[in-house]
Amino acid sequence: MKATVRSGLAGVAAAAVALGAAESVAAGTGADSSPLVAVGAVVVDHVPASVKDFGIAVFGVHDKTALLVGTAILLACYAYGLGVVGRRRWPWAVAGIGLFAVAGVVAAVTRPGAGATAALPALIGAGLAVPVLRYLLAAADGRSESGHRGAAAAGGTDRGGAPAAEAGRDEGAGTAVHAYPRESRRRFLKGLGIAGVAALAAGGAGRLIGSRRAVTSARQSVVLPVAAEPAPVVPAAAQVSGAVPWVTPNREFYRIDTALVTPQVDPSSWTLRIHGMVRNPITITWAELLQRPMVERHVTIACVSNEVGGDLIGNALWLGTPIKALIDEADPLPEADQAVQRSADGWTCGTPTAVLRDGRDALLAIGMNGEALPVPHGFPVRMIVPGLYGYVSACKWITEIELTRFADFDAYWVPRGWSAQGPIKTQSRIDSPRDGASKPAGAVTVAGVAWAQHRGVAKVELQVDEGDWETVTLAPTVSADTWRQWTHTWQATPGTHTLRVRATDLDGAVQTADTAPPAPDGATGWHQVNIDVE
Ligand SMILES: Nc1nc2c(c(=O)[nH]1)N[C@H]1C(S)=C(S)[C@@H](COP(=O)(O)O)O[C@H]1N2
Ligand SMILES: [Mo]
Repeated sequence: MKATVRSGLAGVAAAAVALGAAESVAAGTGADSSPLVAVGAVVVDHVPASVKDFGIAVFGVHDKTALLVGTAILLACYAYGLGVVGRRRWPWAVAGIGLFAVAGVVAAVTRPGAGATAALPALIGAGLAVPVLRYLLAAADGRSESGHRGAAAAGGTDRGGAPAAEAGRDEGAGTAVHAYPRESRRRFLKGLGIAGVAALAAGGAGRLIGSRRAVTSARQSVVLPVAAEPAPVVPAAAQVSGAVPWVTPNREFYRIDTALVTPQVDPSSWTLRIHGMVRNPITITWAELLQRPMVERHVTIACVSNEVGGDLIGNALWLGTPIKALIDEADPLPEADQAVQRSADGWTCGTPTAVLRDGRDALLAIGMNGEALPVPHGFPVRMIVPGLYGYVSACKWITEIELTRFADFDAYWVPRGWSAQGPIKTQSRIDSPRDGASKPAGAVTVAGVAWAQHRGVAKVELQVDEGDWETVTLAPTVSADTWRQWTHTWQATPGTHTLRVRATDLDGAVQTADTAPPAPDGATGWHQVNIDVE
């Protein structure tokens, strides 16, 4: 192993110790204050609006792990470089670690709701990285920590306490090739191993203790109030065979948000503040919320990022209190046309005030399919507004509603290129057969779902190849706010066929054939599948 490589590895090991230590400190100061998470969150929030595709990508949930792994890899490269540079110019390594600390501290303390202690993980991590790197660099170079070479070493120079350059090879300083002593190699490898184990142990312990701070047990002890108004009974026929479950189980429910770590909001300290352009600002606690009249409603929510035929949509039974009564109590000024919801982690969305007050089942929800909200779906409290995409209405971990004007405030996704208004567009989807499936000729059951929340689905039609549109059988549903399933028997003939679906809402508007991408306000076009018939 060359000295340069050893120095680089020393840098990586020191960085691992720093991150591990930071992670264990973050167990006490909050997961958001971990430098890795905090820097990642800053990246998520500052993706330039012009980089639309990436904006769409971070909308999705799968990119979170990629982002954290990517950040860790970049950091490892940086640390490797610091090790290499630090071998000859120690002050530069210290400065590099300082830079890391500054980035971590700035990112952590500027996160919404961060206190001064949020600075600690990065500071302590960086503080540890300095002596660890110094020790490992010395070992990598075959010197004792004080800067003198070990037994077999030829003399090296020590600049201001800097680990010396390997004599002979560096800066053409001489001809004596210094042999890296075996004992130093042992010391170096041992140091590297100890650093790695310590980093993993500290990081793991941090995560473990951090997860104890989680609100899992608080959630388990929630007893949901009985709804004063139970949900309408769902006819068994609402579910057709071949379509997805009419009620989406919580574990299968799509999840979309910008949170790198799921916010842990304890109901005992939760409050909702309704303020801004109101005559009567109010704050309610969890206990007060539970006293309010609760209703139970099936509502199908959808993500604006859903592609035609996509599955970023789900239907659940929500338990919550109508938000209209609370907004009415707060008494907004007539100009306050936007109700901005803000979450514990600082995310915002803007809903037209009029929508929240027009009598639809807009709920401050605490229950999902008979359970307290799952933590990733907003525990303890979120908003559910029938008819609007989630990015303009469905604030999870909600703590604040500020009445303002659309002209005065852009919520989170608006400056990132998404429309301020986001009514859900009429869509329909073929769930079976799947695209590319093979079927024997004869009767084939085609099934799927259609949605036009708050307007309602009036009709669904299916087209085979360029044939006539045929009206399919619509299953019953409970309200205009839920999706409707449909089924159709297709007499399949041999060959490859294209099936297309389109819906018509109760206002008589036919789902448009024009294709549009999700940005800025929802995808359009007809979903189609190709089927091989033998
Ligand atoms: N706090 C917070 N709430 C949020 C979001 C978010 O990023 N942060 N994303 C919204 C979006 S874009 C959608 S589509 C829905 C998704 O809700 P779900 O994850 O429960 O399906 O949550 C909304 N609420
Ligand atoms: Mo979304």
